[in-house]
Amino acid sequence: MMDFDSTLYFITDSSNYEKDEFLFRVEEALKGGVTLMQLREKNRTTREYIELAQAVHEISKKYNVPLIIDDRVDVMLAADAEGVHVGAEDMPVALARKIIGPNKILGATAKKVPVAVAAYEDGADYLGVGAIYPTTTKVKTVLTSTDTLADICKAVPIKVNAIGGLNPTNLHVLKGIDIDGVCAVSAIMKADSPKKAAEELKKSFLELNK
Ligand code: TZP
Ligand code: MG
Repeated sequence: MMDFDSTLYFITDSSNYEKDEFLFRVEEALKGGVTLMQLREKNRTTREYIELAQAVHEISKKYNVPLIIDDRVDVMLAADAEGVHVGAEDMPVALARKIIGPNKILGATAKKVPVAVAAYEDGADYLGVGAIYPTTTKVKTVLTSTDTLADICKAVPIKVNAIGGLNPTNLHVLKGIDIDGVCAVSAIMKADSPKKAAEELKKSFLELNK
């Protein structure tokens, strides 16, 4: 797997934006210091998902930020993105690893310690753990306690990122927990300035660990 930095993991959501506005916001976020990015599309045809992935990949490459594709191994391969993220209803982690090979980044969702350990054993490179706070971005999301987040960090040697409702003002609950980074959709995507929002979120996270 290529080396990657999950400090500020920006997950996109193109709904509610024209394509040009969406791509502009993505690039602004990258200028603000995003270190890892995910294209997350739930209501696209395969053709649309691939085309958007190719467009976003052209931008992310300029900033040397790896692009992860949510849910879809085929879209990741088609766009030659750097990785894929799978959850409980997606392709199983072991199968995804088998198909994508050793050199792509494989992420998995984990809300419980046993799921986290299994994902690690099956070949995941990082875990997204949450939702820490309630979120309107993902439907029917169960919350994960910060205790469980801490337990997961202790249980696996791979990178762990917290996700769900996170913004610069509420990261303090993560203090002292050995996470590698934070994931955010709304805090960056919907901000007046995605660049400033990314800068602020990264600063808040880095200050936690001082
Ligand atoms: N998985 C758990 S919460 C979540 C996902 C994809 C959505 C996070 O979005 P936001 O807007 O940062 O709360
Ligand atoms: Mg999924």
